[in-house]
Amino acid sequence: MSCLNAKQLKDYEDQGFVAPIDILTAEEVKKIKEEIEYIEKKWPNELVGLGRNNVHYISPVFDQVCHNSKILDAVESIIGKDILVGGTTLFIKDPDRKGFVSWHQDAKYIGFEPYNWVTAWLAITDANEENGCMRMWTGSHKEKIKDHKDTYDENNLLTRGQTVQDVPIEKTTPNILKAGQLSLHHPMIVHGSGPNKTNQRRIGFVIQSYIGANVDQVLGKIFVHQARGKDTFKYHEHAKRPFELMNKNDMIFKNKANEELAKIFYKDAKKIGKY
Ligand SMILES: O=C(O)CCC(=O)C(=O)O
Repeated sequence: MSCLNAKQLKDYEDQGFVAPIDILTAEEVKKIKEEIEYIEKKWPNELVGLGRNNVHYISPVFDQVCHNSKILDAVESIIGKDILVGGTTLFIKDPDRKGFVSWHQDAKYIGFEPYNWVTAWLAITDANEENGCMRMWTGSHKEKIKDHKDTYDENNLLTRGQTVQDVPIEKTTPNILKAGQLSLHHPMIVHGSGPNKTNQRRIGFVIQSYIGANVDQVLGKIFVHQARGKDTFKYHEHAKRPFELMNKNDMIFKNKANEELAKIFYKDAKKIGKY
């Protein structure tokens, strides 16, 4: 099954991303937002810092998003039918905070090779220019991996504040999404996002990334879930799927997976940031 049409596939090929793709109903998005708010209220330390990663290991609601058939149909159009969930991240920008994401290419530090993978950004709230949606440097995925400067800026939501310098703003496009819509972006596209200047939260749940079964992790260890097809390559350890929210063993597992992830993100870094 493959659901992106010819125009959407061409957009992905030419621009390095495709958006918007309608995925969730208002009711479904509301349930996810409530899940975040419930976790934050009951376990205030769970989704902060490194803990914003891999919430799909401790929440069946997020686990089900990763296995959503509409998302997988779109992803299959790009990476083929053998699909693994390689990790997830919540990118939350609270109102009137300075948090931003510097210009970067996901492929630079993520360690997935070959590049048969795609990052899926699901809007849990609307994402627009006022609240700091992503901006994509259209066509930059056709160039090489660029130099990134590690800035460790305290307001940068990336691990080490990795930044591509001298991005031509006139070649960038805002990736505007309504809550429930998805964008898919290429491993090599340069992208970033500005601060949230509104009085509402901006939330993106990012499957980072969906990887083809032929994709290895060359910088460290990850755990995967089989989302579709078969894992004939068996590069990665398969994780259990959660059956209840915040099961004790799942929480321990999430922490272990995130410690492994931090080793990947901070490989050869001069210092450790807060994520
Ligand atoms: O949520 C954001 O503003 C940035 C997310 C991002 O860089 C990514 O999903 O690759």
